[in-house]
Amino acid sequence: MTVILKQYNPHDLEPKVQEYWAQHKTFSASMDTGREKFYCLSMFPYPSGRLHMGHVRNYTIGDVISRFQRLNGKEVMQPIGWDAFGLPAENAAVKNKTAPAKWTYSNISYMKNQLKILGFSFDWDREIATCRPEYYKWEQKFFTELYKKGLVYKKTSTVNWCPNDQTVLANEQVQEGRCWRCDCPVEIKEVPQWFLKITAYAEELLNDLDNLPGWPETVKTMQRNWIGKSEGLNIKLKVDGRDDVLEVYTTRPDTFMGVTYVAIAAMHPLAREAARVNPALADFIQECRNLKIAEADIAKMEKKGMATGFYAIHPLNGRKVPIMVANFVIMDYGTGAVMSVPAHDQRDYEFAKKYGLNIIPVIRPQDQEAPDVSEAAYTEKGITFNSGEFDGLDFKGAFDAIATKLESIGMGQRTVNYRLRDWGVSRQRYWGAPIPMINLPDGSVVPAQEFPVLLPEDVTMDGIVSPIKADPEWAKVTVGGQEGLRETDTFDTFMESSWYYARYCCNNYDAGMLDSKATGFWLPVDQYIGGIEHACMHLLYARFFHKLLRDAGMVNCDEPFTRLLCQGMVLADAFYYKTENGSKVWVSPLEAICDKDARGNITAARDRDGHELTHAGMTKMSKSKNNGIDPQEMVDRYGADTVRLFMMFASPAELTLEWKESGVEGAQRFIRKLWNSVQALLEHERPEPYRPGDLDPAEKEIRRELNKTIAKVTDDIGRRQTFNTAIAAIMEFLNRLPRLDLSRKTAVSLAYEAYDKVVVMLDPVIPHTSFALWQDLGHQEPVDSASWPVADSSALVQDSRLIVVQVNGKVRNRITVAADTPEEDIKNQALADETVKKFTDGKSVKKVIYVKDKLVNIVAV
Ligand code: ANZ
Repeated sequence: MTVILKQYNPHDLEPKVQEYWAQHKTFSASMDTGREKFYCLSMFPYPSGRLHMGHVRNYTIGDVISRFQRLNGKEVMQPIGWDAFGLPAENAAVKNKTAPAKWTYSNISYMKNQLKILGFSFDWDREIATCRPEYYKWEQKFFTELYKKGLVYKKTSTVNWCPNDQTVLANEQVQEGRCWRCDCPVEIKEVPQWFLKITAYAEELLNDLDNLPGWPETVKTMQRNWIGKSEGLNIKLKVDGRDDVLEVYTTRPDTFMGVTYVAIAAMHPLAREAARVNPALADFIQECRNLKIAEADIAKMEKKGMATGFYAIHPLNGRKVPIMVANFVIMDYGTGAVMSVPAHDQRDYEFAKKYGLNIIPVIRPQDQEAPDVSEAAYTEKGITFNSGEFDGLDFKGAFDAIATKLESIGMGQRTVNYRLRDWGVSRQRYWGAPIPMINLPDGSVVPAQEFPVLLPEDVTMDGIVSPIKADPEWAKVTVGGQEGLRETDTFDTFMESSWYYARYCCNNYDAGMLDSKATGFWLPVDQYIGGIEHACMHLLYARFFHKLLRDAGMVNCDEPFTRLLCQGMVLADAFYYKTENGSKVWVSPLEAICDKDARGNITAARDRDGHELTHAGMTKMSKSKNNGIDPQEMVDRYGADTVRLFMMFASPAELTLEWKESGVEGAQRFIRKLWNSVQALLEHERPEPYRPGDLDPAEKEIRRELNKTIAKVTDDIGRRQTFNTAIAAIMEFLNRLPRLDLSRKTAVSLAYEAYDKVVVMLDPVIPHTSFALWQDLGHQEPVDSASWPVADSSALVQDSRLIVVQVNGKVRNRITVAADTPEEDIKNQALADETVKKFTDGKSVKKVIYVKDKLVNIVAV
């Protein structure tokens, strides 16, 4: 194909290049090329309807890395697919009176086209949609295998329940405690649900973070906190007048002699027992239960409690302390009961003050006799006192002494706890993979035998009850002569996104979930790219699933993603005006007409109807602020390469990106200029390659800069991943090229070399433009199979210097001098330069200043 165009016209060029790629399957990845593999993956999109800028940024970064690695000789696999199950499809289906499947498939086909016009080098033959039975059937089967291994279990757990609609609500469907649909107050209901035992892998998930040097520290820290390992002691306390014991979990056994009460969760069995004879307590427990609060918020809420009437006996000093029900104790952490030491824990302190409980200090600062607990708890680790035989010990000494003592009398046990909970995977929604379990009349549960357990796609939605729950026939199944009923819940969609990266290696494999030959070749993913919002859930679940797959022999490495890049958000200016009743009307930045100061800051803005607009600054692109910029519109206006270049150039990949029309225009200008420079060069025929010895000093300098640029760009993209500085270096280099005197053959030859290499280096970012220019420059093979340039170290030796010559502070010319030229000679050469002389003629030279290796300034009046 020939795409030689004199004028840069992206709308003509880009579809032709894309067509070429599609026809030649340029980006299809294969295991038998003998090349080293590189697996580059961007998080797959939810098919919401249209691509947004966040997607475009994500996939542009992935594409730049993929193309860079390909040019560096790697066999690159860059797949793409669709995270296709999920609630929005159900909502849209109700709204548009269509089926979720139909809506989803039509979005996929629309968005697929959008991805194609952006020129991403995906291997489209590996496409996956997670809502397809060919995909989810493997996940269902795997789930039943995990069940057989004891890694899956069923337990009752709370859900949000709308009593009016008689349905479960997802957390995002609860708005201020009310149903989003009917505004009815939401209740908490207990229903049986399925769990995956991620806690069995907590220790490994934590430890293996140390083997991920290619992950950002922030993400690793977030995962460590999420797993939340804590080492402490379980202590048994006798309940006065009863035979049973109460067990508490503490990380501060050193404070044990300061216990003045015990706090238990509302759901603790002892609390329920006390409530049987205490109606006020029963009410309080009910009140605590109805609050489904995130753990992080528990710390902030008002502390409330009530006495149970029971007392615990301190095993070491025999004191009787009251047992209280407290709203901040979590039932499913530790033992659901806490030994309270108000002198040393702020929460316990506030609670004790409120309910008039004792405060006994037992830890003091190193250099004081006692801590000050008149206003607040003393929470530092210090030295024990007031603790009898345990006095005078530091934290570790006291921890060990008290733990050993309690263990010796059978009242204590060192334990490890994790904040991480088992993963509840049941969702009471329709648009997800059915949970492959069958309930039998005798109350037992058996795994499904045949896969897929098919989700019907041709359904009508009433918006309330899941179609598979509404249809009594769907669940019916016969197992071993018994009439069973299938689970009608579906999987959390994080299940599908936990192993898609592995399925891409063998997306058509039908002898099993994964072909270990393919996963053995491609995994781990060398580079994963996505948003920081996935730092915990998705990235932790995928790491967990990977270990499950490993233990099932389907993958042979320990971690799925070697290197991780979390890209920043895309921001845009937001504008609004206020209506008469004071409500804000947000106006798209594309419709704002702005006045700007000299530095480009917006000083005033109005819309086409003349409303004065308030500029609310740069904020995350969102529907609510009407400041989303549609990538499609931008591609239609400027072409894909301009959008890609702007995205990669405007800011470092991990930081926020400010969408600025002026920046986009700048990117477009750069491409045009590059295009025109190459066309201008083509006026000169390509000469024989120069011999380095034949270059004049100015040419040698350009050659040195070219090689310096190659070295920098290679390092910036490959190692540092600072794509913006790589592009800046290329731009800077191109600005120097006009200095070549093209009447010299060596200069023409050098210019050809420079553009050859620049076009390859820019290919990852502006692949359509590079494709065309590479052809223009006379190459037969497409740029996609070119080789990344290598810096020639011999060219980097600087045997000459480029010196700027100024007259009265203004740059008038540049001269090239040999590296070892004495200062006097340089000054003389500057003064004798013909161009410079035009500015000194008729004046007398007062002073000549030389800045070593850089500049000569001639002061002439
Ligand atoms: C006595 C004590 C004294 C505590 C002191 C702290 C400071 P991490 O590190 O997060 O594991 N705790 C234990 N189980 C709890 C539950 N189910 N709900 C709420 N709080 C619970 O925290 C462990 C500490 O949190 C434990 O150590 C316990 O209070 C509390 F000066 O025991 B501590």
